[in-house]
Amino acid sequence: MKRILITGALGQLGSELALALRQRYGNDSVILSDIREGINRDLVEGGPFELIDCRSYEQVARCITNYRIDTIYHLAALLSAKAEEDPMYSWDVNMNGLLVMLEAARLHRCALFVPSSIGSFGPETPKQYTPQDTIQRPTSIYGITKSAGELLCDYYHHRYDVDTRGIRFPGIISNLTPPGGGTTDYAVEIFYAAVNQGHYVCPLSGDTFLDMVYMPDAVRAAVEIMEADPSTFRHRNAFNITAMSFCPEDLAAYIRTYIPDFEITYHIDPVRQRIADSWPNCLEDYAARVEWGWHHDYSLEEMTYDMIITIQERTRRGTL
Ligand code: AKB
Repeated sequence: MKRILITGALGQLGSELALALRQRYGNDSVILSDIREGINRDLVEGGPFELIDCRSYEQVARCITNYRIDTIYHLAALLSAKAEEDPMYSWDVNMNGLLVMLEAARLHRCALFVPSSIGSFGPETPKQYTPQDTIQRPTSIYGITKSAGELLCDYYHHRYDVDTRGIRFPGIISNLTPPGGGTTDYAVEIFYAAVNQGHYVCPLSGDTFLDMVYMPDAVRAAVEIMEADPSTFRHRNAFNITAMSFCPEDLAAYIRTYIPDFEITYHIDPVRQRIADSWPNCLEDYAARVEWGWHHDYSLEEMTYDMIITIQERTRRGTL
């Protein structure tokens, strides 16, 4: 029987991945953990939940032993804009947390999923159709932890045969748990603002292109890469994936198909803008498609429609 531990399980990706994994493997087989209990009682009470600081080897090892964990999704990390507020703390959480999980995976023979990001690239990276293997040299502290993390995960695989696997996620668009502190957060906030206020003040300039993926595709990717037969892998840490690339102006135009009076204005956040300008405009994700069958189901049109009707429906029901 599979036994899975998720760190950062109450975050944007964790909370939806947790639901998908519980549905697939059973509630008792998926152990959620986070540094605090948060507000989502359904998640915390729907199956095993542990308060864990991922930087504590003792806490992590105790949980792995108690629940006989064989697979870890290590999602606990600070996102790009938030990380700039306190680079040393961000390094501590993102790198020392990762090192603890790698050691725990090595000593307890667990498979380990670690998300990387388009943030692992930098201004010298080719911006259009960014290849899987290319120059990285990120300039944000988040990106530095992500590219160092990719190397460390590959190191543990080659040196100790730990089954590490990872994905370079673009911005993830979702409507269950809001993201916190990312550069791509605007692409989630804009939908809530469009439905509820008809107006959004965007922190990135209208022509800033970034890759994005809709949450159902992101969750499926995280499940499928861990279930894939690794004999077809040429890469491990981490695979480019993408589903769409757009700028705020494009997204606003798509939203206007459903909310014609929607208005977008701009108040640039220099921290987020600098980060976004250092990231690719659009990735090439051929390796993920060939090596483990990645594909996306949601295009920009389909995602926009689904976000708007879901948020409208939840606003009507008062469950937002
Ligand atoms: C962020 O904006 O920091 C994240 C990411 C792309 O890694 N959403």
